[in-house]
Amino acid sequence: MAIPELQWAQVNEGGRLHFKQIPVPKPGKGEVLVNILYSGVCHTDFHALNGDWPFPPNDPLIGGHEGAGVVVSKGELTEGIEIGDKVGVKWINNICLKETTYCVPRRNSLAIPRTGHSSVGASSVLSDPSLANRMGTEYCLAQAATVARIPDGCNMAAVAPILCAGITVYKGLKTSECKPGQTVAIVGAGGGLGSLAQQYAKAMGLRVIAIDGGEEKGKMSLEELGADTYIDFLKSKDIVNDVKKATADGLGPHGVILVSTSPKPFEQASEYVRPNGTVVPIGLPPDANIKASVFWGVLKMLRIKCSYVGTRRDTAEALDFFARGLIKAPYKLIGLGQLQEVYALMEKGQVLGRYVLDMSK
Ligand code: 8ID
Ligand code: ZN
Repeated sequence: MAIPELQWAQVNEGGRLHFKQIPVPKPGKGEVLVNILYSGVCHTDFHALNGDWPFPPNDPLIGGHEGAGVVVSKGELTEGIEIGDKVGVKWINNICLKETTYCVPRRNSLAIPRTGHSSVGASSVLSDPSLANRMGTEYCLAQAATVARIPDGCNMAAVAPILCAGITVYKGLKTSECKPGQTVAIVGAGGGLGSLAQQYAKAMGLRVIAIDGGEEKGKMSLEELGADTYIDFLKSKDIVNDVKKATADGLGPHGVILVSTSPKPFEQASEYVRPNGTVVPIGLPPDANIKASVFWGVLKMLRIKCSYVGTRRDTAEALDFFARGLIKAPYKLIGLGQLQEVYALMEKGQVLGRYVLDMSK
């Protein structure tokens, strides 16, 4: 299939989404051009649009960092990756290859001060579906060395959310050092990261306390995702006590995975985690702080270990769990025309599982 010169994209400019035509980039040294088939909608893209973090995001900026697609052309120095290979384009899309997760400089889908940048068309590109139909396809550049290799036989739509949400929660669960049979609390359990975290936790042999708001999320957690307990933060009068009571000995969970987009849980988790337990902050709510009592923290020998996406090895491992059929989290396919609707649900904390953009729609 011929690669067009121009493509339509939805670009964040001045805190709003705009449809505009941008050039289809040409791969340089070490880069491949990926035809994105599906792209998951992560709350991170919504934070970026809102300018939620302590620095201004790149402007213009193109969202999307859970892209699953096919390599359609490649630059020099890309041995080992061929046209037609199925790959995933991730949040960290360009690394120096000396460090693992946090390398400087690197290019991800956002402007992180001093450590990276993205250029229009260089991160995952989400285009207007009606225009995408005319264009027929969708393209973005990726560093050949950092693309994820999607194993044969994977459903390309279902695998897209693994490329950020899946990798991140898998790495977070490893960081918690919870052992099979132990209990992990997942806070924000009904959202994109949370629903995948429940599935990875079950696959790793952990007991799961799912915490989120509303009956639908409870039903999904208990009936579809295998949670042992669901705690509705909208109904609970004493979250700390309810979480502790959800463990057989009342001492609380061994690990807490914080993937909520509101700050409160980041102030509570140290109170209900078990002595010697580990709190793993992952979510990035604006103006949030992690809180812990020094006295009780010391006596409990509390561990707080923040976690940020994952390495290439974490990626391969997280995809392997998926390829073995162990991870089945709910997702809904939509066209890019509905992106704003997804953001509206995110704003209200009402996303159930993950929304995935179907680029052919
Ligand atoms: O590498 C990283 N650290 C990383 C990677 C990817 C994403 C961090 N993130 C961050 C995102 O930027 C975002 O801040 O993780 C967070 C979760 O992303 P998401 O899963 O894509 O968001 P979502 O689908 O909107 O889910 C958020 C859930 O939090 C619940 C909501 O109901 C929703 O289900 N929630 C809220 I808001 N307040 C809660 C509370 N008090 C809560 N759940 C429990 N208790
Ligand atoms: Zn993400």
